[in-house]
Amino acid sequence: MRKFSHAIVRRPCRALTEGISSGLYPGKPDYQLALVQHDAYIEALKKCGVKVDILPADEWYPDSCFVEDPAVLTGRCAVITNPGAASRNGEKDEILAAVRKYYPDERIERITFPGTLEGGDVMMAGDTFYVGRSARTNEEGIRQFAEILGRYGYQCVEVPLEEVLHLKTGVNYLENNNLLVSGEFTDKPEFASFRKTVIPEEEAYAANCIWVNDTVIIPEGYPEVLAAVQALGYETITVDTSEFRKLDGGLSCLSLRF
Ligand code: CIR
Repeated sequence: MRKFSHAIVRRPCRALTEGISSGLYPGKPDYQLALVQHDAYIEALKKCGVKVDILPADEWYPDSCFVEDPAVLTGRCAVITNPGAASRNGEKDEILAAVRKYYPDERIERITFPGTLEGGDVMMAGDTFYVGRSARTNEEGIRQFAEILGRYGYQCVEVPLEEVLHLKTGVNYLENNNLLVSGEFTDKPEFASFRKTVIPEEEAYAANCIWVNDTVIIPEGYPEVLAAVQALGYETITVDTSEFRKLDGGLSCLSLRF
């Protein structure tokens, strides 16, 4: 199934080394290696049949290559978010021009203060959007988001998070009712109706895979997840994300797919 025709990415900036990190994966990113890995990521997206818009590096915002967070792009509207991380909030203004290329102004919505929301907390499954209530996405942000989605005929389901940064840090939808789940998401009632593949704790980072037109892109170095996704019948591509992982960034964070 070809669901996505486009993707937007932003090149990592030199200030990437100053990006936000929980310290879960120690070390500072190597900028040159991050560029090489980003090139491979773009190639993987292209292999999945999407046209990739590559935005230039933005040195004002160390985490700006994680373009998933300042916008949510759907089949019916775009939502410019209001990132809860102070050092990232201005990224919402930087992504707007790229979104305007594909969505008319009347279909570009906004999350506004005191609401905050980051795209990493939003997981789309058909016409239902699961939204993590996290340190970055608050109750008011979810209320605004649900109201916007309702106007476009979508549903919104809130999922409280306790342990991870973003919802999609720990749970990702691979279409066909298949869900990758790890840690705190394994038994959440909100996901009871999915066919779940439980990710072992030592490979938890690889819960963040992305489905792109029937191929699943998987971070390199996670053999159990790779085997499990292949056993589900998907084509797979692996991409090394070691430098982004040091900033808690995964495959989904690095693009907007629509
Ligand atoms: C941050 O803490 O905001 C970045 N260092 C990582 C963002 C990862 N984005 C995502 O999960 N969608």
